[in-house]
Amino acid sequence: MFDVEAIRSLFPITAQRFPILGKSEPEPVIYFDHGASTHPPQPVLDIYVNFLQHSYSNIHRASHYLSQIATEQFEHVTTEILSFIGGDADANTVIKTNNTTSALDLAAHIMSSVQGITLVTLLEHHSNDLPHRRRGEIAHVEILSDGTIDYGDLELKLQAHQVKLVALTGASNTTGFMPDLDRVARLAHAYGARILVDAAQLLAHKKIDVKPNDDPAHIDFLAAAGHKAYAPFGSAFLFGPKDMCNSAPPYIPGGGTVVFVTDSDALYMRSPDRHEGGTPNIAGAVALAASLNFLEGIGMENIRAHERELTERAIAGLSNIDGIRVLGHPDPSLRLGVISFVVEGVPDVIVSQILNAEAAIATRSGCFCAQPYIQRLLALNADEIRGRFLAGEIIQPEGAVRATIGIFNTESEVDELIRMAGVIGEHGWKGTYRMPSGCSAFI
Ligand code: ALA
Repeated sequence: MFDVEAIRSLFPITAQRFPILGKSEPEPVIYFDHGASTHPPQPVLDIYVNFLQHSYSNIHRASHYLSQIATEQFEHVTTEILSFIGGDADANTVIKTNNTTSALDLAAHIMSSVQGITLVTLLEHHSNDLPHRRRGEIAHVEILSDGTIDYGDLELKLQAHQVKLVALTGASNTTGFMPDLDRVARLAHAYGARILVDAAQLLAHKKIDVKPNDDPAHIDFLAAAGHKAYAPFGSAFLFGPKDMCNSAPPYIPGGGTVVFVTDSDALYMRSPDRHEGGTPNIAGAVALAASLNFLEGIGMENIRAHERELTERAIAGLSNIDGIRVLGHPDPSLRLGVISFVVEGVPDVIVSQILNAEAAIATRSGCFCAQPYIQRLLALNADEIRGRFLAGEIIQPEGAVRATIGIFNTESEVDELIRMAGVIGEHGWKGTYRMPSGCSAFI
């Protein structure tokens, strides 16, 4: 059974208190910024600190005890990741990186020698768009007015171009919308393309199954990071096909990537070492494995059920408030607990400041590194904004407020968010708030 209070007690951050305007005593933080970064629970922290205290050593480079232990723990991370996402170890490799951005960039690098264009959906975080633009031709897959993917446009573009890769998010970091990955993978494969999934938001919130390599719904590449899955910062990975990863040029040639070097030549190792130039974040990777193990212990289905319930409650409560619009498709079965909303007449950055100062509610505001998506959801004039930036104006383009739900959030926290959003909707806040210095808003 999912016991949220028992889970909360494992997260030291839930005891953190902050001052609240008008109250004499600090109040516990209400953390709704899991979409940016999650906090490690004590069992993950224990494994992390234990590694730093008792096993800290470099890997693959020495025969002493500590190096043997560290190497073994680092290698085990791959086994844990493959088991968590259902990947086949014979046909695939797991390359450790520092964050999802570098994992996605590595996927673009591995695909760069393949002929064809990359299709990128308009839902994407910049990190699953800009690396592909830099590596060759791309085309964007349109979205519908409810913020979901236009599958018809995807198919038309697969027909119209020679597509090598379809790059899409597993769950949007702006609306939480989860594309039908089975459908996209089948479509992409039917047209000879591969699929790359940015699972940064998805990993810790819903069961992922990359499926066997010969399944038409197989996910070819998948990128994700520990700092959004209850591990500390600095550890991430790219899952991908062994053959392609072995034949691509090394991502960062250097220490740990070579078999033999002469004055004029270098023979490189196979993947993953081939692409893991320099000392990796060994302790971070060990903690990432621990966090996946922690999540499995609770059960991904239980986590999804709990977070879905809270998401439904939050969307219903916020949507009921006059002047508040929740972005994206309202159906909670189509989305994770990523809830972005706008309050009529109040800039997003001010809403976020009020939530923080008057209720210790942690949210994020802005465009969430997904500006083309936000531009469509809010019907912004991108050309006008671009022109004003180019003219040297210091502006804060309109965005949204984002509350993201995680494993330890409760119904009463969601209710407090709804209550405070209502206060803001009625302009009933207590303090004085300002736009960041020199900025004017587009409202
Ligand atoms: N990519 C992270 C987010 O969506 C930082 O907030």
